[in-house]
Amino acid sequence: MNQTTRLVLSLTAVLGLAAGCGGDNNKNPMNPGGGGGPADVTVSIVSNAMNAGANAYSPDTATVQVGQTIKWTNNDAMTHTATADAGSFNTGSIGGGSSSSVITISGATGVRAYHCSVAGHNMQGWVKVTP
Ligand SMILES: [Cu+2]
Repeated sequence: MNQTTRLVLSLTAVLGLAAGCGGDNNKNPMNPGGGGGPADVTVSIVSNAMNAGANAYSPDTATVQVGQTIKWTNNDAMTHTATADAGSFNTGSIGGGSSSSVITISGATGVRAYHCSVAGHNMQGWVKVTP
């Protein structure tokens, strides 16, 4: 499987997951709502994410190309964040049932680990950045 095929498959998986969780409420460009409009990839924060560790974000590893965008949708009742361990991105607080702004993933290729910055939350995810 070549790299493009792999990316298409992973994006398809992400989009299918988003649809399974109730879909993207911000698909209408005339009514972007509070979520900041569409993104290349959407990551779900799962229900009861606080203690979910490496399963708190779905997919646990989101794959994007340099310059593509990610939006985190919080499907839990509690507020969470997606905060890069090394500081390259930070959604800030995402209330329960809300979405983050659209975050552009720039810089080098590689894997960026991220976490939720709310005290006491055990939540870990990864963004894999491809050329
Ligand atoms: Cu959290």
